Amino acid sequence: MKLAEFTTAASDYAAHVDALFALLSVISAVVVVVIAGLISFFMIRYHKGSRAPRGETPERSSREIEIGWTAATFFTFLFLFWWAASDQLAALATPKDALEIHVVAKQWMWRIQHPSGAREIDELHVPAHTNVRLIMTSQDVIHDLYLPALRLKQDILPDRYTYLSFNAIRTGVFHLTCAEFCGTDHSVMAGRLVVMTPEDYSRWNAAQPEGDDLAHQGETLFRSLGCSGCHTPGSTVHAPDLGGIYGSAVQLADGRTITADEAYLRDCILLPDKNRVAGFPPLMPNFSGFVSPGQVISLVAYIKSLSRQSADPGPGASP
Ligand code: HEC
Ligand SMILES: [Cu+2]
Repeated sequence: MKLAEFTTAASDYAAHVDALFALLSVISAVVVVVIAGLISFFMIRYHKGSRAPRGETPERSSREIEIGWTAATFFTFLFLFWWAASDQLAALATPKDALEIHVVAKQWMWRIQHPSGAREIDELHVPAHTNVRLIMTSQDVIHDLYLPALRLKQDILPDRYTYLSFNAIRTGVFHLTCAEFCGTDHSVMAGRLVVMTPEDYSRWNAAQPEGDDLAHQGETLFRSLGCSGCHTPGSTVHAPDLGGIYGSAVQLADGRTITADEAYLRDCILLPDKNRVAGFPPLMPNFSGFVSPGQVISLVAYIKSLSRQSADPGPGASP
């Protein structure tokens, strides 16, 4: 990895991390200089044979100094904690209107799916000056996506979604790598982060055939896997209507109420026993082992698109 990766700050967040790092370096340098200076001073002053006074140590103590220096270090560390924590929390917040890109990690590659349906392997194309949200999962073991130029790192776990949000401000090609030892070829589980101008990004996406976006792929699967057989008004099975479900509050059979986010929808497909919906027979089949992580992503994208249509019924809204 070239050193440039660590000196280029490709996002505002990266600049914040660098500022914190610089402050920590300065504090460490001051501590090193003071301690090394005192050690040298005492070594020279009290070396064997020196004439420095070595009598009884005088009874001397100062409450002010004692309290002062304890308070100073305490507040310095409190301030550092506050600074680091507020940066971190800001990075964890879910940005509004983010471009959602799916990442599936597996031994030993990165599979990326864009909302347009465009797919890529070991390359992540993103537009600059745009809120991007990565929705990530693993197909096997724990991986970790590391984007040094953005100062971001996030574990990726099987059977669970983790997220990374960023807004890149610098176009260019940067490193993307796995930061969790994940087996023999871990060291080559690397790729490129390509930050393009928003115009270039839409042009890059336009190469994708029309109607092949994630939601449409999900719709096709929804029919071929038989989901539509139950989840259609008028079916013989009493199953919930999925239109408008994304983002809504769902009442569960065990009394809990849960917000239907991506993780909930994924769990409905792969772990239906976890969240049975109140008022329906527990007939939702378990699809784990029958659908790949990529297919789950498409299905969830399709269910999400149903909500967008019902919130904003326009021409072409589904019945
Ligand atoms: C055999 C009929 C049947 C099939 C096939 C089926 N489901 Fe379901 N599904 C249900 C029933 C019944 C429920 C509600 C009770 C429960 O949770 O088990 C449900 C619940 C759900 C929920 C939660 C809905 C809510 O209101 O919170 C989602 C999401 C879902 N199914 C998606 C799917 C997807 C995607 C497929 C296809 C991969 C699918 N279902 C296939 C019967 C079915
Ligand atoms: Cu890995």
